[in-house]
Order: sequence, then C-alpha cells, then structure tokens
Amino acid sequence: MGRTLITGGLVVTAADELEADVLVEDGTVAALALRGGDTARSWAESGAEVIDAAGHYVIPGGVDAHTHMELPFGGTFASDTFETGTRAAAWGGTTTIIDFAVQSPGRPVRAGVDAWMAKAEGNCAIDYGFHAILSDVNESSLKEMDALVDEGITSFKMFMAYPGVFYSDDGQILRAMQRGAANGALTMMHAENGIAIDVLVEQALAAGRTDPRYHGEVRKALLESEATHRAIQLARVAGAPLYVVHVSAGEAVQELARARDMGLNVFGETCPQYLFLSADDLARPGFEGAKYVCSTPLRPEEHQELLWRALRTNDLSVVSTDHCPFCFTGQKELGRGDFSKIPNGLPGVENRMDLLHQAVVDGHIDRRRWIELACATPARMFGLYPRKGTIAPGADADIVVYDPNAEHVISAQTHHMNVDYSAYEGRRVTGRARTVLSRGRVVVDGGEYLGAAGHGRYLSRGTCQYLI
Ligand code: DUC
Ligand code: ZN
Ligand code: ZN
Repeated sequence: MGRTLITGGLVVTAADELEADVLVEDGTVAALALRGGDTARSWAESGAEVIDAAGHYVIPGGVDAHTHMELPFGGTFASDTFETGTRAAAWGGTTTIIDFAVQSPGRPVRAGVDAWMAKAEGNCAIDYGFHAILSDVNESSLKEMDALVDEGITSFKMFMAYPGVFYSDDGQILRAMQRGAANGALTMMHAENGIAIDVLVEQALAAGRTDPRYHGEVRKALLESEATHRAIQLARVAGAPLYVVHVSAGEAVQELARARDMGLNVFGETCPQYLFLSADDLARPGFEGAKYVCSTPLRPEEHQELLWRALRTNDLSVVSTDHCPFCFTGQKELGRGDFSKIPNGLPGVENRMDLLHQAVVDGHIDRRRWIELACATPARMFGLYPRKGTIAPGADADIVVYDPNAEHVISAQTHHMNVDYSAYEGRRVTGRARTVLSRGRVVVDGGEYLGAAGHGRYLSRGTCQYLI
C-alpha cells in the first residue's frame, strides 16, 4: 500500500489540535510531525503520495457504535444492507460501525452472531464489529456470553421494551448483568417500560388515536426515566457496568447524572435525531410523521437543551446514530391507521459527523468534543481504542480530511443511504468529509466513491476501556 503523507491540515483529535502532517504507512499511522520542521520536510521529499489538506481538518474516521443494517423488525427489514449502509457511512466520514447481531428466541446467541457475520462478510466498505442482542436470557445463553466476550463480542443489548419480541424481564436482566460483572461484558440497555407502554398503546388505539404522533405520546418520558432508574439499580445490585442507548428524555439524563455523580460505571448515548428533531416532526400532517417514528421517541423540543448540556458535562458520552432505515413507501406505510405498526427507526449513518460538526458551528460543543463524542469515546467504550478513534502512531489510518467550510443541504436526492427519504431533508449544514481513508485506502475523495465492498474487515473487540 506504500506511504501517504497528509499535509497542511489541522489535526484534531479528542486530546489535541495540532498543525501537523500525518505519515501513513501500510494502512496505519506511522508518525505525526509538527509542520515546518525537518521531519515533515524529509517526508515530503521521500516520494510518499501526498494528500493536500490545507484549509481542512484532519480527523479520525467516525466510529458509529449503534447501527442496524438489514435488521428484521416490525414485519420488514431495515433497508440498508451492509454494503449500502457502510458505503453511505464512508461518504459521511464514518469508518467503523458496530452493528447488532440478534438472538432469536429459542435459538443460541451464537446462531444470531453467525447469521450477522455472514450478512456482513465480503460486503462492507469499512471496518465493522458486533454487539449481540439477547432476546432469550436463559442458562445456556448466559454461558454463551463468556465465549463471545473472549472472541471479541464484548457488549450485549437487552430490551425493557417490546414484550413478546425482544423483551427481558428484570430477573433476566439481573442474571445477564451478573454474568457481565464476571466476564467483563458491557450491558447495553433499551430503557423504556414496555409493559406500561403496551397498555397505553392499546388504550390510544381503542380511542381512535392512530396517527404517528401518538407513538410519541404513549412512549412517555417518565417511562424512559423509570426504566433508566431501574436499569441503574439492577446494575448496582449486579456490580456491573451499564450503557444506556438512545437516551432522549431529560428525565432519563437526570437518572444517569445521579448515577455518574455516585461514581458508578454508568454511561449514556444519545443520537442526532434527539438533538436536531422533535415531537413536532412526529406530528407533521398527513402520515408524514411516520418518517420520524423511532424508539425511544422524539421528544418535545425543550429536551434538546438538556441533551446538549449532558453532552458537554459527559453525563452523555457518545453520539451514535441508531441507524435503522425504513423507506416511507411500502415500509413506514405499514402503520397507516395504526401507529404501533410503523417500523421503528430512522436513517442517519451518513449524516452524524456533519450534524455534530454543525453543533460545533452552532456553539453547542467544541471541536475536540466533536471528535470525542463521535470517534474516541465510542472506540474506548467498545474496546477499539487506540486502533480506532484517534490519529496516533500505530492506529489504523482511518482518517478524514474534513472541509469545515463546505456548505451543503441534506437531501434524499443526494444521500447514499438506501432509503427514500431523509429525516433532515432541506437542512443546511456547514462542513463535509472531502477525503476518507479506511486503513490507508482512499474510499471517498472529492465527491467520488473509490471504496469497495469487502474492503471492510471484522473487528474483534476488547472490553470497555472505561471501567475501573
Ligand atoms: N431500538 C433500537 O436501538 N433500534 C431500533 C429500534 C429500537 O427500539
Ligand atoms: Zn433500542
Ligand atoms: Zn438500535
């Protein structure tokens, strides 16, 4: 693969901002040299291929720790395959995804992992790893966790929602957390009280409240914060770490903040949709609101400021997408006349880096925090750092030359995700990935896709690197 020199840019990592040149050799970062010195000059004269990054940021590739390619859900399948979804991720400056392999009830966890490995193998444009979803916690699936952790699947998601589908009861959750406390696994939690939500769904439908906006009304913030509180207490009893996914309610953030103030190994993730969209989108006229149905649901706008604050204080420490796209035509439409049948999920894997850069432009976070939330912390949280999530000697050369001044308008007409609408249609943002390298290979450059399905490799992960 040879040598590449990325020169003239501002290198931004979670830790530093340096006017430096980056030397890439055989797919990894060989060295950084402050600009103007003899080292940088000698590299430039050594015949390396040169990428000019003047006027640009040089940042680590994004790490999206929460995606669902090809997920079977809500009577259909998420519309991005591993091929289309990872290609779209690369376009948006994300070079690693961690997707969820699903255990089917009555089947081994391993069978789900094998099935997801087979879907991804040979199809990904960028590197990928897996969490496992536990849908059937029993003696044998608990035993399986140990071997999976040893093999690099070190995080397990459970659901306090969706009775009869993915749901685990408190006893199952406690047992899985106890196992995690012993084997090093990180429990990821969908924290919503699904038993109570199902009662409210039934009542809403019986009263003729069938529109998409009722999806948000029945999935109450209090039922998110109650479940978050319960998950935290169960984790304390088990002595286990906890990572709460897709946090959307200010009340749930308060639960996380209290736990973190106690010094517990409790972490929270939110997603761009909760920062940039709101319950007003769910209430769009006609059936348009279906495009915005996801769980946890979009909240009234006043929650956004609480989420931004928590991202600054680290009570929320990761922004992932929960990319789970369903086309409006033929998929979201399954729920016409019954909001509970609208497949839950939003597209976004291509938009996350730009939306978070917009948050820098808007003054919600600073540049290093952008990289921390989108690259470094997810890599550390899920055992991939410093191979992923930073630019440092020895790291994989997953690098984005990012133009902080490029203005563009997000649209389904121009995005690369395999979905017929954009949740951010018409939104103008400043900043865009110009050149994207995955392990030293240029996969996107100046509006051209140069990657290939099968370039992406499976990542066996270590355990969470935040635990003490
Ligand atoms: N939770 C997720 O994390 N993704 C899709 C749907 C859901 O409920
Ligand atoms: Zn979930
Ligand atoms: Zn998800």
